[in-house]
Amino acid sequence: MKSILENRPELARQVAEVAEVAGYLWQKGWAERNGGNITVNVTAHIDDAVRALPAISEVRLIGTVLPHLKGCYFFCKGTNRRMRDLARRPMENGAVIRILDDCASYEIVADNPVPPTSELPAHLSMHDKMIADGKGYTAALHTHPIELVALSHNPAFLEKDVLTNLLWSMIPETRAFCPKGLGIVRYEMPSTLQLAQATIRELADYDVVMWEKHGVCAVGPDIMEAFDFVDVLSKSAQIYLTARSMGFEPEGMSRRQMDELKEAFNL
Ligand code: 2HA
Ligand code: ZN
Repeated sequence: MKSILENRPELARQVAEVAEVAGYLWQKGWAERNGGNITVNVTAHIDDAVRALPAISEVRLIGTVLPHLKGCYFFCKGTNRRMRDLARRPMENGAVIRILDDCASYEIVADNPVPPTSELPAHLSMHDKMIADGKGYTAALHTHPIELVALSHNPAFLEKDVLTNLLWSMIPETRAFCPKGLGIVRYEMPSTLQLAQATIRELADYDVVMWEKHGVCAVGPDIMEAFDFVDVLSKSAQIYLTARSMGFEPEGMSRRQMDELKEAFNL
């Protein structure tokens, strides 16, 4: 069978970048079993031949109506698939889906009928919001970073911007490269519409949100940048926990040092 990626170098590059990030997630220990998911809006790389492709699945409901997604195409990790397998064989562990004109349902178009991620309502809601915002963001990532999730088990860290300020103060780069900080979504059942809706609310102010006692979600211009947002926050969490495990509370950068940074980087 011919792959949809054949003779479509830009689409192939997007999928290769997803595979690369999937490998990083596995190496970092953030992706046990089927944990985490990735979706990328690839509509800009879709031509008339793909638009004419017949569906290779039945039509399925998203569970919500997302008006900005009409006719969009997404590469999605498959539900119950492993990140480490997505890294090696992306088109066997993920698929391209098409959103139908009702903005409420989708069908799989290529290469294999791999049903998309269980967190599809959250992912597609994030994409709908990204299109509405018009910043050119195309990628959504959900993953289970160990230290960040551990921090979410302390209720004091779930108050607005407490973790953001703590993580920013651990190393200058974190504020520079995750300038909006970390939003907080209180615990909700995985894969639910409630989780999707709470995520969207937080995305109004943040590019990365914590799902309490579960993981994080990040959006970005592309999947590599979404990963980088999480990676810098995770680095700060590791520094914090390393200091704590040495037996002391880390001092953190001072307010003045943080303000200086804000000015220098125009944050
Ligand atoms: O896809 O991480 O939240 C597996 C998950 C669900
Ligand atoms: Zn998860």
